[in-house]
Amino acid sequence: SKLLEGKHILVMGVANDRSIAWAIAQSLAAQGARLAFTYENERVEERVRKLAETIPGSLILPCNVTVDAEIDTLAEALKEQFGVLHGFVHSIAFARTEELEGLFVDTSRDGFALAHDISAYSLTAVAKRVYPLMTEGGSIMTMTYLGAERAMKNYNVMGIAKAALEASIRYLANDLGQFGIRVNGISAGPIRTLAAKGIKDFNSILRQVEEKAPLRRTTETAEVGDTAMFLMSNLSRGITGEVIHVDNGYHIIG
Ligand code: 0WD
Repeated sequence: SKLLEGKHILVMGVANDRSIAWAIAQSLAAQGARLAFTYENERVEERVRKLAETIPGSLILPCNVTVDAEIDTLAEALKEQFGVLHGFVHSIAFARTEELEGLFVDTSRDGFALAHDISAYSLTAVAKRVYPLMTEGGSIMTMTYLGAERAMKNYNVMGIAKAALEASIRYLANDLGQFGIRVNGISAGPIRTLAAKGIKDFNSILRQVEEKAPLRRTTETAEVGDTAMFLMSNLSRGITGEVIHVDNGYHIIG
């Protein structure tokens, strides 16, 4: 039998078929989960809709995470259409490209605020509105990167935002544990997606990983998808407040 049969899971952050969130959706759907996808605005609606429609029974709802009212509306729609929610996958981040090159010390006040709003606060903003729907317990997860732990070239303000995101995982896990809700993160190795296009010298980062990661290869989205499936499932019931590295071991090398 399937591991996520009867589970309702919200998936935020599908931009196209290379998105990590899309690979996660595939892994969740393969285990029988029913999914709700969100799209940021009308510009991407058609693309997300086309993808979502390949997974029968999926909901497709608008939500720009910088707007509280849109998150309120999302939570109301989920309550109406799903009743109970069991999972929330957060796979959203943004920083201006000019903040993703050169020196971190040059980061602007509004660039810092924007990166933190979309990449870190949005996890909490959505969690606070959807955890009341998780009346049977639940699992929340987000996507992070090694740049939260180390000062990495060009990652700059996004590294600071990911550090805030990882701390948010721990605080949310501590708050929501009493309701049987777990909160975790996946720290993925670099993957060529739309978001990665914004990062300077991404090719050389990928080359480094191929040469130095213990498993001598770069991360595939399906590897992240399967770990996400594990985190959404009962198999991970003893794990909360954790960040799991899905990076072919790259983070352990010196
Ligand atoms: O190497 C990588 N690609 C890694 C990505 C390594 C480790 C972690 N990650 C993280 C990213 O930081 C992000 O948190 O994984 C998450 C997903 O990123 P992705 O799959 O690499 O990138 P992408 O396919 O671009 O999805 C991110 C999406 C946005 O796409 P665009 O490119 O259109 O900004 O986040 C969404 C949007 O769909 N997003 C928003 N959604 C709602 N409201 C907003 C917003 N304001 N801003 C961005």
